[in-house]
Amino acid sequence: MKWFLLLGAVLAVSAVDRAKFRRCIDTAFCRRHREDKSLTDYKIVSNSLKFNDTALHAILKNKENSLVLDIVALKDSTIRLVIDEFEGKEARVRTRWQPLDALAKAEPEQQKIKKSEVGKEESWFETEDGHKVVVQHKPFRVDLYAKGTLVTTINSRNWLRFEHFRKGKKTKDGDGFWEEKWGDHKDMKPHGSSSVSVDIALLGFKMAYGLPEHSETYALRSTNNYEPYRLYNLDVFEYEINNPMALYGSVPYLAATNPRRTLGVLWLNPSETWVDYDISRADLGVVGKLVETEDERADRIPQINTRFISETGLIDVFFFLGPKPHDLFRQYSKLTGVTPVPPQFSLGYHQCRWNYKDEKDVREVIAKFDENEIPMDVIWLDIEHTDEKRYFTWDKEKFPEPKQMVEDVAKKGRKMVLIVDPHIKKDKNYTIYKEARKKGFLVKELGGKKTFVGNCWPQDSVYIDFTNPEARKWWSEKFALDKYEGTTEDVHIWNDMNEPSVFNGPEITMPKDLVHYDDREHREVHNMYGFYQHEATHNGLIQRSERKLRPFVLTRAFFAGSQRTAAVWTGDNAATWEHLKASIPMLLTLSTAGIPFVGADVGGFFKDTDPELLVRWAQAGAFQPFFRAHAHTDTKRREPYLLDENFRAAYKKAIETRYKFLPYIYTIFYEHSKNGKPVMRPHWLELVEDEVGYDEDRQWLVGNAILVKPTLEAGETRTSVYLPGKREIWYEFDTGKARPSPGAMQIETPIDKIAVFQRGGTIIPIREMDGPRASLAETKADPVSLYIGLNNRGDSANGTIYLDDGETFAYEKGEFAFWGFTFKKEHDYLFTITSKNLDKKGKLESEILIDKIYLRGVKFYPQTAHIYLDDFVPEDLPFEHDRDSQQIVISNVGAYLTKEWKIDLHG
Ligand code: NBV
Repeated sequence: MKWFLLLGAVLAVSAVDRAKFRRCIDTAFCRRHREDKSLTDYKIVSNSLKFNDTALHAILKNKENSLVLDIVALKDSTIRLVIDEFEGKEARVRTRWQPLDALAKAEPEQQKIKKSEVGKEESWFETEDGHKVVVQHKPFRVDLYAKGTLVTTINSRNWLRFEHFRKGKKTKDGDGFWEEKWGDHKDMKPHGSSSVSVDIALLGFKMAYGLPEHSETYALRSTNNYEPYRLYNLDVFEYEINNPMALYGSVPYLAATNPRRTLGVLWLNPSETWVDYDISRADLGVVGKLVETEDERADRIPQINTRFISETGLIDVFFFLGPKPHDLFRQYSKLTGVTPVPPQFSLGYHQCRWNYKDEKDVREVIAKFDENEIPMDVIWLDIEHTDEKRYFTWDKEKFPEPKQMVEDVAKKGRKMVLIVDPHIKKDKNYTIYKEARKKGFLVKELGGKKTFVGNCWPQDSVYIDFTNPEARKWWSEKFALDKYEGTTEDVHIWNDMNEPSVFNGPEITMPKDLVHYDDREHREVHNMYGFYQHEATHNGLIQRSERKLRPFVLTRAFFAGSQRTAAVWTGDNAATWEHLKASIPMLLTLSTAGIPFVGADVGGFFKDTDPELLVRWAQAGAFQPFFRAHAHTDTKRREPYLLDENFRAAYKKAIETRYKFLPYIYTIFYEHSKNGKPVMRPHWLELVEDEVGYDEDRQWLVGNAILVKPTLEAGETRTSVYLPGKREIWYEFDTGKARPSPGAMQIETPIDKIAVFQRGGTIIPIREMDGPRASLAETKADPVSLYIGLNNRGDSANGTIYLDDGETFAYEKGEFAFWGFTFKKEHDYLFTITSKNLDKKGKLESEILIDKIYLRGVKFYPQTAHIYLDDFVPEDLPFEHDRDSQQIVISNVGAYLTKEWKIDLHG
């Protein structure tokens, strides 16, 4: 009896059907590479090594193979290493596909080589920015020195493997070379297996992060005696947490840090990839002697060993040398791009459900939000709004007047998001199907002639070939307002199921031998299928307003570079406390891998939630970049107004808190677009000196100034928080109470409270809302208050604010304002607060006034406060000083945010 109960409980939490998904051992190329530890002994062919202005070029050879090596010096401390098949005398069977669309610029900017030397045993070059690349000839190995320190070594285990495309079967070709079975599916490989792998070691590091998407700890774990991290975009029904199984998206990028330096590695390959990872010591590897110094023996130097194994494609690896965390984020985002400033509404609260049934339902939900005075910016429609899952259409019985509905929703500044999936109903009367078929824009079966038909929501479905640039153009045009019926500029788009999900396909996705544009096999492009869809959607939304309005697109599948055109959410989580916890490392990992606009379904998608969990999740979501509540169709309705009074009030307060913090959050998004730093930050990005916080994944920073620790246990009303940094001061946001770091503490968190701290030395803008606001549009004229948390000496603090119209691209033409605020000790009896225009290209003059200024950590005793506005005549300012708690509140400041002013506090 007991046994049954236990089994039932296990099944209830882990409902994923693991048998559907391959493990490394079930995957011929992964199994082969992982199990074969033999040395491949590649060497540089003598006299083949040459330099040009910016790169090294050489031929590699071992007993079976010849390869081409290029190592390119890129601007901003970035090195690229490419290994391809050697052309030789015979023409190649096939070229390898390059995912250059993932990059912000197909040709990243190169930098000059300063010095180089071709030697007998090794050759080397040094870049203008002081980094050195040493190539050992035999066996082939590459060592990268960041300003004199060896930080990474490539192929030091001598495991480089590269399978050539080939024409005819050879008897010794191993198992799975030409075809491979998985369940009822047979994967044909007409050109043979073409997998690649290489080992990359990171010297001096014991912690690294990245490689989304997995529901895993933030710091990567050793995969020894376990599965490698798998990168293969998949629709995993009821995914499990703490598992390296592949999920919806992939970014083959990891970042490592230690207190002195950071290092990033991007493996630019969108085919199925497995990554082995383990932590060891430098003395156990072959370069131990090279990293050892007089002060530090090799057995004291940590080393991370990785091995990247991909099914096909090139070895194309980028190394970002930092050294500081901020440098690393800039370098990576220079290569793969940033998220442009999103439309402001998209940073508000989103209410979603599978499904809001009909127009009446939508109107009622909105009315209830209004009645309960709960702000909400966006209401979403899932697949049921369509005419039998024909995207771009409406179920006319349930939504007879969609345009009118959208216009009504928009009356208080709200928007709608509609779902548009990539599978297309096979129906000869459906325009999208007809056109796509006629134009040859559909993915084909092996052989390239017959259109592939898979099963998805509409039953028989075909799939748009988004890798075809013409198909993407055509798709983009479908969002034109005169084409997409019932939409207006207030409609934005959600791309789901774009891994792509194919219900009857191997592992619920496309067979790998399907054929795409330019005769590419699906296996070559798989992890970029969703990327291309959301990019085309994004372009469509931009075009429909003739590049006037900023679009919002949400995607489930993603790849490196997805941040340029979409926000990402973590798919179908569940309404459990464990999933709430798991969302934090998942979002931190995405943020680390260059995708900042991320969120998880608030409340949990599968299963009924309970009110406490829902409220705690909303509190966490309020401080995460993308804030959307969503629920499965089988769950009970759970809109916040349905909750009992205390939970309703707490949920409402969480949303209001988000709206208050919006000016700060918006500013961080803007700063991200300039420097690549994410909105949701791991501790090490800001406080790299504090190693204790390196693997922290229960709390995070919002920008550089705010620390958030949600309550993550049922029934908990005291929450423990780790205050990171060495000798920082943190101010509890609600009370202004100061706490020193490093240290752990407990804070009272009744149901309506989340632990939020402001870091000493920062200033943040917070919106004052003196009454209910339906949406962000209604907060536009609201004044802002400045929260100043003084540093531990009590003598300085800085902060910024970014403003623009929140919806158009006018900011690109100077319609923005980016201002800084500084608190400074001038001398023992005079402290000042000043504002300054930080970017003179910004010409926006805002009507927004500063209401109050809150000072925390005040160690002086001011007698008077004066403000100097335009006319330089000082005016008295009223203020209150609480000496015990070291706080001052200055009220009625009355200065414009975008005008220069100065406040004197005299002692
Ligand atoms: O379109 C229905 C759902 C959607 O609500 C969810 O957010 C997606 O992740 N969709 C998946 C398909 C079905 C999931 C069981």
